[in-house]
Amino acid sequence: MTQSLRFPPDFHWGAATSAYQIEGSPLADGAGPSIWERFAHTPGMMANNDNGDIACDHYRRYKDDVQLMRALGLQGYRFSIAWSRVLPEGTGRINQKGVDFYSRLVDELLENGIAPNATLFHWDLPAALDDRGGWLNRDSAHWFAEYAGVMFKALDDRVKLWSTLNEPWVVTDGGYLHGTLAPGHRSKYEAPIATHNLMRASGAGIQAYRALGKHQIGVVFNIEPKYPASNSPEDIAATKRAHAYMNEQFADAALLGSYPPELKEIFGPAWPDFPEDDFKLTKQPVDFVGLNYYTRAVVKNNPDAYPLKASPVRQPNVTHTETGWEVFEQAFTDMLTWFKGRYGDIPLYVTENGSAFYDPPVAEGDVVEDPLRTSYLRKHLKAMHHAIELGVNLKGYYAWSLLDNLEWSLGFAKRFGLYHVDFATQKRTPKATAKLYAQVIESNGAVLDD
Ligand code: GBH
Repeated sequence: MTQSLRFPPDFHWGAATSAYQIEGSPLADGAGPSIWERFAHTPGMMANNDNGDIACDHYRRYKDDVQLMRALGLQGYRFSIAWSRVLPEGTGRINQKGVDFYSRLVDELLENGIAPNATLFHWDLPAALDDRGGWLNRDSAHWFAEYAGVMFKALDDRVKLWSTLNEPWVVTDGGYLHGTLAPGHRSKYEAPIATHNLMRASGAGIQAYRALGKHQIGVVFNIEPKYPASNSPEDIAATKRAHAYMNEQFADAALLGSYPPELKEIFGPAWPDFPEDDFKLTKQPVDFVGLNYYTRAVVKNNPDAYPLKASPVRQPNVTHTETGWEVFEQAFTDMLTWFKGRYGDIPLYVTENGSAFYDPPVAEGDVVEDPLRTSYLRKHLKAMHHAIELGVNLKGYYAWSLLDNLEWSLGFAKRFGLYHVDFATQKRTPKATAKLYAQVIESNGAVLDD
């Protein structure tokens, strides 16, 4: 079968990063500490004792990094803003130097023909707000709206795509339920409250945008399709729980104004009855939704697994990435069609997709050969094209990530970059995947034809 893999003419091609993962200089120019700054300096929390003190030194090298984007032919760049650079105490006093950094970045992008796409919160809550209860405090929705308003006033004249939160699921699951990510709490009583306040905050940010902004705002979710390990009723029920917990918990609050009933089953008495009025705030109309896709999960019933009573089953004889995630591109198509089916025909962006694989050492002036990552990209772009053929209203794609960076508590060893970064010298080297991606952008997908 010959089939053209051209994407729609106005399809938007980009790459993504996040502040704490690439910027370094977390306390420069009057910034306050974030919960990630604290967590990364807490002994035992980070692989290899890595931290974001330097990371990719992007805070100082952003102009060079924009040239790397330009070499790829990127049309868009998705970055996040560190809240505690802008408001060192989280609320109140504005640190103009922090605002100025993002303003300079936006200008540099525009001068190079790259559209900025700003995410307001990619997990790095100001530490001062954590001291006031963080996402467990109902005031967090107001704190977030205040911060969002500062950024809308500063950048909406130039930034046309905004997101409130990146992957609130990760914050609740890693930060409040299992304690593997900042702020490191482990409580099934806290997790539902964090979820709810995150989604109230997202809604309050969107409300602020309607008053102050002129372009588009949405929210970004991580979706991981769940498939049952067998046809047993127990495995099928476990799969439904896992799916509701990861894929519906946040999107339902934002787009349906409710939570899926499975959450009560999972959390029991720890799942509170939230005030009905709150859902007016969580369900603010969005202009688009951003979806991040990496992998799927095959799920079995497991009474010992806290609190889901469900566990993933590792599949034999298939490729797994260095983070242990199965390469399974069909689920990318399934995710996009499922999302449209459940939530309606909302314009979508793929705001992250990528893979960590081992990279060979870089020889001088070379390209890093990364065939497994290249294969992952090809397969996933084809699966995404298939979803468009099936009628999904997909506007664009952002590769994760522009650069190898700090993979949170897994440290620098897990490399997702289109560009290899030598963290000792900060030298960037393109990987073969970067070369393929540049050709994809140039040909709008035609180069993917077999
Ligand atoms: C994203 O999160 C983040 O937005 C980004 O900052 C990060 O660097 C990037 O992805 C790469 O990790 O262990 O098989 O059960 C990723 C969200 C949620 C994807 C959990 C993998 C677990 C799969 N992740 N999921 S498994």
